[in-house]
Amino acid sequence: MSETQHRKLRVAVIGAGMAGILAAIRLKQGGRHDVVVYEKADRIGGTWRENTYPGLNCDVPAHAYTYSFAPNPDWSSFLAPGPEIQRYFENVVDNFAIRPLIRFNQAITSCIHRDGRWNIETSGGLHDEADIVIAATGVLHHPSPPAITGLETFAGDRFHTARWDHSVPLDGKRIGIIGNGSTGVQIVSALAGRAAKITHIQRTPQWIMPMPNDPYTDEQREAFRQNPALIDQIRYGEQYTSLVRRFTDGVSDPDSTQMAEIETVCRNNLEASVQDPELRERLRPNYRAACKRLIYSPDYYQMVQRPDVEVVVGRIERVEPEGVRMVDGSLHELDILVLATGFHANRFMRPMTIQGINGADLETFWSRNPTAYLGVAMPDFPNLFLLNGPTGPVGNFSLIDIAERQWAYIEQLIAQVESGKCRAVNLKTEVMQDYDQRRVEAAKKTIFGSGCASWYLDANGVPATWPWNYDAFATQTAAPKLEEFELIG
Ligand code: N01
Repeated sequence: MSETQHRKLRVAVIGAGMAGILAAIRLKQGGRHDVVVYEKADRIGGTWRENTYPGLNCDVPAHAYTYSFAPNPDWSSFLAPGPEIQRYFENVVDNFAIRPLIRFNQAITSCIHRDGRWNIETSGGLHDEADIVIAATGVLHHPSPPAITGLETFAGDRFHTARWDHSVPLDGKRIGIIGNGSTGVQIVSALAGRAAKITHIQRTPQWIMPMPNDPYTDEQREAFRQNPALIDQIRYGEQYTSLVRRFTDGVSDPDSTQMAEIETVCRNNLEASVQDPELRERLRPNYRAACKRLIYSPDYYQMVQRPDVEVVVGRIERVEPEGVRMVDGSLHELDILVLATGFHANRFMRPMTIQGINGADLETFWSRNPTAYLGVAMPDFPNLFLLNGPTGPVGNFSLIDIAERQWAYIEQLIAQVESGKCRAVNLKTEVMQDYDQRRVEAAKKTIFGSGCASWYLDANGVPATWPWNYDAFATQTAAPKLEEFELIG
């Protein structure tokens, strides 16, 4: 047996959100005990910790937005509310006993590859060395406040949706919401009827996919507990999986019948739901459905037809102490201004100094655009793997499923190092270049590149996303092709 056979590896995971928790559990289940998870905050949960806005909901069916190894019979409804998802992750962390692995309030500031190991520094002054690093930092965690003149002059309360100020009373107030992505739409639905008036300010109307959200009854939850196959019918059954397939087939081929079907459903939803022709036209997008991330809502169109909800479509001139002034001169007076203006989607694990081998530096490598092979690996960053990294699949389906597939792929690479065949696996530069070239060409042809602005687009206006369908991703992540990696001895 050579000295490196069955090496015991130290693994550092960055982030205790959905993907980091997954990695920690899988590492533990694989009998790897030298594992540490660095978390910048004082609690687990990632996006579900940071987003606490009223109406927060996951628009993926709850039973599909669960780990494969931790089904949850107790979901309260078909689409789970955010706080319930946060509780689910807290329970999973305790049930799988990984909390002791997590170092809270430790943002990693640098990760530098030296003498075959990753040297890690944290904001709390910790130093660590790891053989393997898993970057599970999430995508949408740097709020993007809008560049609107006079924002700071607003006399009322103002906050971004991911920094919700729960000390501010909402009932009976005049609330303005800027932005109509998934977040803004959910907030409007939640606050209509509580606020004295809701003003929903939209720069660009959105297509809305109808999505019923029925609560589960006690009897149904009991049935899920008694018979887990009922849960599997939802998450692995034909109805959900064929929806995901049809959706990703449609995204990758805008001329497909699948995309025509999505467009028809969205158009019919607008036509059938909004009675006033003038409001209907105001809400009608002038780009193709699913070009931006589709909004799924059971009731948005119903809510905007209430007398206490106003939809304002147009450009904002400036924010004034009293409210929002549009370019047409109208002033919308407000007590509270909510910025549902999204996130800087190109940050991933940055800001963080990451230096690999052969002079590789992440800032330089990503200076044009963030990229990673299959959303997982980058050349000259050996033994460093990403979960839900750039160019991975995004859309209206479960990112837990995507992360699990990526994890299975990564684990097979880790096994190479553990087996003693090599000390490190390093993606070959030419594999990355070939992937980037094919991916960009394909991405331009997806529905995301069909002519609208969205957080899916990179700085050059090219979708920064997985451009092929779900099955292509599942196939390519099933097993790493070892010839695509340099095995460093
Ligand atoms: O952000 P967004 P989000 N003046 O980037 C507008 C996930 N998510 O927080 O379209 C005026 O989608 C901008 O306008 P325009 C999901 O992946 C999931 O809503 O650029 N408006 C747009 O309307 C989602 O896609 C769930 O013209 C300005 C909005 O702000 C992602 O998070 C729930 C502006 C930003 O929309 C982000 O969603 C919620 C300005 N200066 C979120 N700047 C689930 O249920 C920006 N806007 C899983």
